Amino acid sequence: MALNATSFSVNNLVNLPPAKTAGKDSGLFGVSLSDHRKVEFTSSPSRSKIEFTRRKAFKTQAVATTTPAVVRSTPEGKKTLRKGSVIITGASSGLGLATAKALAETGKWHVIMACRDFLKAERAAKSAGISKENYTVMHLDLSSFDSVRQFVDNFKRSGRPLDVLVCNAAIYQPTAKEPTFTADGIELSVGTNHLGHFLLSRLLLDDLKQSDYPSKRLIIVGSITGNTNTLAGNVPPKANLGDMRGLAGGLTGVNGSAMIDGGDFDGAKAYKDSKVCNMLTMQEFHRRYHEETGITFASLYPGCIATTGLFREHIPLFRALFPPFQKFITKGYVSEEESGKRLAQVVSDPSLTKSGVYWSWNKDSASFENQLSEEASDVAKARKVWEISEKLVGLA
Ligand code: NDP
Ligand code: PMR
Repeated sequence: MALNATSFSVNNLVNLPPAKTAGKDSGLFGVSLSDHRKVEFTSSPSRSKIEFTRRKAFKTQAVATTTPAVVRSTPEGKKTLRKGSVIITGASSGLGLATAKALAETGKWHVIMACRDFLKAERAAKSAGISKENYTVMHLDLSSFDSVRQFVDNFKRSGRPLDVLVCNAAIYQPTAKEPTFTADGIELSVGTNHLGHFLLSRLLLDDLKQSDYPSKRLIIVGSITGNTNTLAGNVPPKANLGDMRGLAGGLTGVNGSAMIDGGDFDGAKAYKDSKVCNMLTMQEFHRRYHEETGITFASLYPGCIATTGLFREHIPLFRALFPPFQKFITKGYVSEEESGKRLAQVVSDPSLTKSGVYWSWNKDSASFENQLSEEASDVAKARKVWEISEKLVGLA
């Protein structure tokens, strides 16, 4: 394996926390589901009925938005928090589902599971034992800007407050020989993992801003493999955005490259590049909006959750060997349940309010502020990713 000698330290090899913090590193609305369906599937015969249902939903909401975060609920006058409202993209499996479960179980959160496959998400929630009153499934396909805009529209109509947004969904295409494209003609990994989330976050920023919850947060899931200051980040193909000529060209793969750096298509690299964009975007949000809005912007590496659907397109041999390799050799393995608790912590732990942080966990599952690679913390690159992305999603 080619290891880059630059910007390397022994700690970085295993993504260790700085010495003083160190441990050992291891590596929806007030309407029912059926009402919601009526809102979503506008292709059904009775459109006027749907519009009526929408108006009904609007009314329900107006009440919800004015609910104060702190309400007097007990006869003794004890103040209790209302339920937090969190959107988690890609909550139909893996980390997203485990996080939804962890948060719902506390009884303190209502989870909006923003998923592309409505039925799969509904089944996943049921089999994870998440009770009905604690979640709502809403349709979101991040590989279509129209779908992202429709989701945002539906969410706003729901009248729910937005306290935390978790950009979690992702696809990984390590064996793809040729690029595939989003509905808007953009390479699928970056189009979905980064640009879909970029548009979603930008469109929902005002809702987060208006939240009266004690701590409002925007979390974008990152990864160790996008960080070249780690051993994992040095497994080829390495993330590298280059001068972003491909991104500036729209990742069309037709007259320009499908890769951010303008190079030949490589599915694994496209995923890692998308994660770099995720981590840069979180920091750019922090620089532009933290002070003005009080929103906490954060990213994280939840550990190596080697059993998730992320590896569905990998060869069978990889899928068989990857979990034991991570468990016994790199010791970077983390169960889906544990990873869900970690992300749930970033959503709800009152001590994790610092903004602009990339969280990781040590072996004892204690969180620490980790260091991003040089590229994943490059201020100029973050601004450039932001500016090009704004154009690509139609916001500039
Ligand atoms: P999974 O494949 O289990 O979950 C990914 C989720 O994203 C699924 O719910 C999937 O939906 C959803 N999704 C994919 N494409 C779209 C789309 N176009 N629109 C809406 N949703 C979509 O993988 P993980 O749980 O492992 O991944 C979750 C996050 O964790 C990702 O951001 C990943 O980069 C990150 N991560 C994962 C690590 C790991 O080791 N597994 C390590 C570090 C970070 P569907 O169920 O319909 O396929
Ligand atoms: Mg990697 C400390 C060592 C470590 C850790 C924490 C990971 C995490 N990996 C490590 C080391 C290695 N990996 C080494 C030494 C090798 C070469 C044998 C190796 C290989 C490897 C492959 C082929 N690892 C992989 C792949 C993938 O296809 C995964 C990937 O890159 O997905 C983008 C992957 C991962 N290793 C990880 C993690 C967390 C992943 C996947 C998840 C991700 O970034 O989302």
